[in-house]
Amino acid sequence: MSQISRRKWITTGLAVAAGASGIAVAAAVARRYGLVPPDSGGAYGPGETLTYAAQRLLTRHSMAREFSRSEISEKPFANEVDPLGDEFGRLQAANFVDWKLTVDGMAAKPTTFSLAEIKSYPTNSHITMIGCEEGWTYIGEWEGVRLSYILERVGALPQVRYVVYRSYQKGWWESIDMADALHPQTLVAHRMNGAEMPVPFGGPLRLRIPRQLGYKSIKYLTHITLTDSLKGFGKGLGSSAPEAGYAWYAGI
Ligand SMILES: Nc1nc2c(c(=O)[nH]1)N[C@H]1C(S)=C(S)[C@@H](COP(=O)(O)O)O[C@H]1N2
Ligand SMILES: [Mo]
Repeated sequence: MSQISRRKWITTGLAVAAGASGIAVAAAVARRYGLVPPDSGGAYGPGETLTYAAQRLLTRHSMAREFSRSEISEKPFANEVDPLGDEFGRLQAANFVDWKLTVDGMAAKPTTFSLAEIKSYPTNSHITMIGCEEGWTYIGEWEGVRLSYILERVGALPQVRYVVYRSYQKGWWESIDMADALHPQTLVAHRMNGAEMPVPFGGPLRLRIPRQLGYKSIKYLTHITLTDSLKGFGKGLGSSAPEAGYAWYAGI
């Protein structure tokens, strides 16, 4: 069977199973194809599995919509963040020369990068929309290094299934699967709208994932861990979001 018809068959199977015998059957199909998200155990579990599995089968290679420069929002809205503290203030006052990004876990060459190193790597940019689950959006231009480039640099092992990433802000952590980690629009971003990333928008470094809701785009990125399982992280649900009642997979 060709890739396309196989994919079609699986998604049709998911839809039929959902209609005929309830989403539990769809979840079973998804499980067979390794498409079960880490937060599938909760009250909305079967629904999350169906959404994630269908999205992955249909759109894993698709791009988030890009806009033209004239569509960039004049007044982008920076969601309020908790106070960043004195040490952050000192780092900021020194223009973040001491900011580090550590990449560890399942890598041949785990590496701690300085901000200057990150900035020296080839950049890509996109003009995309970011949206908060609370209902607002804006369009902005993000520029930075592809996460795939960083993963290649550290020699990510073939067994890696998830990329866990953490903020300087305690309690803010997230993870994505390899479809999003290797996606060409997923950036370790250090510029926004033609300038250094402003602190309210996550400067000096932000993981920008335009194919998922805003809360997956973690600000003040400090740490990336490559893993084959999310069980050992937090409550094992994949990120802080499901611990607070939101979906791990927030694809748009
Ligand atoms: N470190 C950190 N990252 C964060 C947040 C935060 O409070 N702290 N808020 C998240 C949420 S809920 C959203 S919707 C977006 C908001 O992005 P914006 O400020 O560019 O609008 O950032 C996400 N990343
Ligand atoms: Mo949000």
